[in-house]
Amino acid sequence: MSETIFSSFETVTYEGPSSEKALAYRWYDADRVVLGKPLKDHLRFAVAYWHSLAMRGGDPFGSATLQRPWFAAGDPIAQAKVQADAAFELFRVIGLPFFCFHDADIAPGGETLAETLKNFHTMVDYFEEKMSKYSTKLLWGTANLFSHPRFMAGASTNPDPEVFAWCAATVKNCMDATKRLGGSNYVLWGGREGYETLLNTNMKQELDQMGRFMNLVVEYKHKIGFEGQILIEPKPKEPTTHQYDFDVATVYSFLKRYGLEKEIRVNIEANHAMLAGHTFEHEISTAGALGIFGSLDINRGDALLGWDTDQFPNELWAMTMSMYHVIKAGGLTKGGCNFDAKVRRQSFTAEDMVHAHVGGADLCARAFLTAAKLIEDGRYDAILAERYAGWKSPEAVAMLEGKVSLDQIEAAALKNGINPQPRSGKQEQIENLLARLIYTDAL
Ligand code: XLS
Ligand code: NI
Ligand code: NI
Repeated sequence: MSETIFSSFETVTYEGPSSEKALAYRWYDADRVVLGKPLKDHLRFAVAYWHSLAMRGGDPFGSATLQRPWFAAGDPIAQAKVQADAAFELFRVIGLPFFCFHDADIAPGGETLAETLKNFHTMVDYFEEKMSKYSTKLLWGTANLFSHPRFMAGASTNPDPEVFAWCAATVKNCMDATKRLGGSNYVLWGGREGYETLLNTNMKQELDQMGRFMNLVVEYKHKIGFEGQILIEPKPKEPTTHQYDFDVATVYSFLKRYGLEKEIRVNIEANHAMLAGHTFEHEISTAGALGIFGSLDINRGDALLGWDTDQFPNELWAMTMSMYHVIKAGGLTKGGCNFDAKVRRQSFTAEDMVHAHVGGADLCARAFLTAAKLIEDGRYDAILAERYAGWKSPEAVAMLEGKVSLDQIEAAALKNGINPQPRSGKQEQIENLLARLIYTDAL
């Protein structure tokens, strides 16, 4: 193995909130048991290979600023191997349990489909070898069906069936690799599954193509006995003007339409929620209510920019309420917290990369501990329970369970003569209670 830019760093350890050491975990005490299991099993943190290893720091106005040694390490396969060596050293340094990758992050493309797949499997072999020497596991694999020009008019929604077939072959191989590497999930983010202009788009045709594609994916999952979750990642736009996987609710209607709501769940990203005009917790709560909550892409957007800035998270209140809804949705079982986040262009040192992950994990851990405390404290849940308590009466249960008709409800309402009186929604009381619980060090 080559010496990497991360090799000189010690593994970052938990030191507690009062530590003065720059690189230490203050809240992420991986083995601390909360709500019945260790924090690391609740959060299942993952490093995103594309942002942390493959990204070069270019933006629409400027070129690469991240001059990583592996970008100049010989032929493309040699480069990919040096990059993988650095990746596993980064995983060792930050001590987070998982990583996620796209095919195109870990292996160079080829001239043909056969050559592209050959390169990919060469690198999957290399990853298998690395994973046998390090403890990092695979949270999810995915295919990049948006960067290469062949995908410019879409992947499964492309007007050309040859592109659909290329994508099907690619996803088949990525699912095989994900299974082989022990991945817990397989993700589909439809980067170009939408349109730039409706003027040249047959929406029904494209939705039917995407519905067929997802059914093929699910059939293949069962055929190979992959036990992970299949996840769609909603995003409303960027790079398309309109993406079909707009938000959680839109994905749910798509899944229902194509008979997939029991097979596919969602991977929810904070910045994508913002782009859709929602909060992260809104999207998590929606997925929980619809029974399709799967996993999280952890990051944050910039309220003033309006694009997918993919910054590391640092907002305690929003993350705490997001974690509260994660717990209420049944938790991250096979899912996890994938840092789909990148350092800024000016943060080009190896140290910046380590700080970014450590700070992100600490913020999420603190938020999770606070959310657990909120639940154990019980006062917030009691206010909610009290608000809906009326629905426990036998008459209300009968209405909700469909045991009475509209005219029977009318007759009962006339008979009991109740004139409903407004009750306080208690928003400010709730906000004050949460502020007291969130902004304290006592966890
Ligand atoms: C892009 C997406 C992407 C997915 C994986 O906006 O977040 O990074 O997570 O393809
Ligand atoms: Ni993402
Ligand atoms: Ni994103």
